[in-house]
Amino acid sequence: MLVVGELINSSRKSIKAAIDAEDAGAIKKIAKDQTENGADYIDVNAGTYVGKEDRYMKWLISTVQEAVDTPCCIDSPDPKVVEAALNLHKGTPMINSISLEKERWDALLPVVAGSDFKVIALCMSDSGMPETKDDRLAIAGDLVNSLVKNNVAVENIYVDPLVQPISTNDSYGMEFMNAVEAIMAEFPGVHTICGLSNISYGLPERELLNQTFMVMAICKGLDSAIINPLDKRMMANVYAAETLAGRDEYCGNYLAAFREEKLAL
Ligand code: THG
Repeated sequence: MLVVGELINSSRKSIKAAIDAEDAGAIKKIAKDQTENGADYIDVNAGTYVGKEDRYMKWLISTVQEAVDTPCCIDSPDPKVVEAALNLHKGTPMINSISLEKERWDALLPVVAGSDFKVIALCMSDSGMPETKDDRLAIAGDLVNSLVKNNVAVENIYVDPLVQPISTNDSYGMEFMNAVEAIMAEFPGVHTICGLSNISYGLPERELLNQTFMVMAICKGLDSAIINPLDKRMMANVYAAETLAGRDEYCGNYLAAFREEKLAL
């Protein structure tokens, strides 16, 4: 599982407070904690700062990069913000995200075409959010085929079928699951990713829902996720579920995690 740490997001109260106080130390600590607990990428999102997103995104990226070598996952719907972040990021970040929305597609395609970036391909189009598995699969097909045609390596494409809160529609969990399964079957070599914590918005005991949803999704083939790596049971579940799904030869990762004391809570 490729783990993207979700915690540096201005929609979280503690992050908003750190940004407003220009408290670089607080941001650096969260970057380090996520890295030490298994994050492969650090998601960086300043989306709540309308009109100032550009400035805060750049501050967050340079602050994170002063603290850790873990690359960032540049999380913005605005292609201008993504480009500004890319220009200052050292190493190879992940782009979060391109979609089929025309403005976003047209602006980001030249950036990702022929590049080595890992690219999240979010299943959204100008006709709005997908509802069903088939909606998701149709958008995913257009995204994957067009990206491959533009020389994006299939291994660098992370399709995000879009997780929506289960509290808003009781079909959203399984429509997502079935989309993961169909995308992994139909486009060999692509990855699937999601903002997993979206599933539990509006409900109590969110960690329980997130942890359970992760196990269900791994069973369908999900191989990367934007999650809270400081949630120990979440990370233990990832090891256990990947092993049980047959994606851990000779149980090697499971046994290594045990020796590193990552399984006992
Ligand atoms: N797909 C892609 N990127 C994404 C998302 C996605 N990026 C953003 C988001 N969705 C994934 N990241 C988060 C980060 C935090 C939370 C949910 C998803 C979250 N936070 C609590 C809250 O807002 O209630 C924390 C509250 C707090 O600590 O203050 O739920 O879907 N490609």
